[in-house]
Amino acid sequence: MMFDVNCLKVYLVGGSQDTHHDPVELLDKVEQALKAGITAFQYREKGDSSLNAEEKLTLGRKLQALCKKYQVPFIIDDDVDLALELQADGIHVGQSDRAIQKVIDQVSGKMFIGYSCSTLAEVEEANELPIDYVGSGPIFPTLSKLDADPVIGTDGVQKLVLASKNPIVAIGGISLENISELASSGVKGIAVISMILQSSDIAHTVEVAKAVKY
Ligand code: TZP
Ligand code: MG
Repeated sequence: MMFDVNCLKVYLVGGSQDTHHDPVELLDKVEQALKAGITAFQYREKGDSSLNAEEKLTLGRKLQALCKKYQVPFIIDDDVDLALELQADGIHVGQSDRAIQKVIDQVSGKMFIGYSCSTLAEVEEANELPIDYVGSGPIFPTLSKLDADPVIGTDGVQKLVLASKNPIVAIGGISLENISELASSGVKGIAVISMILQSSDIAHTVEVAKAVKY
């Protein structure tokens, strides 16, 4: 699937660590979110008790099949080998994951590339790279990423938008309470873990997120 900027609108990120280490719960919630109209899904398996390579491959295949069913891009966080093996639609790379240039060399022409940037210098570096979108944040404090960069706020992300040649998706601590603060910020959408995976009404949550005008 080619990169389409509209896929950044309501972008769900998650792994088994976000659903009590229960892959079945993750699959169920991702399908609810797909049914409700999320525009992209990133499989991000992280942390001490995350799955091993074989388990990731098995769960990755199932998540990818769901994304195919709903024709939504399936993106892998960080793990280039897994992304290549699954022939994912995209790969997302953080500043500290591995050298971005190496990832570009490995996946070039095979899938689209997202890159995390939280400072002006990082956005300017990204401007010179053949990547497809930038993930910027954390916008608000988050409990979902222990090693998250300092919070940049909505003003911070607006500054990054002005400096970026690439479309930006906002991430970090976004909830139904604060999502409207990102309207008119220039971002192309929001990427979330807990807003959707901890929602008691995923269909409603996705509907509200989809109604925000950026
Ligand atoms: N990268 C920056 S913040 C974050 C990631 C993966 C976590 C986002 O999770 P939540 O629950 O939407 O704050
Ligand atoms: Mg990462």
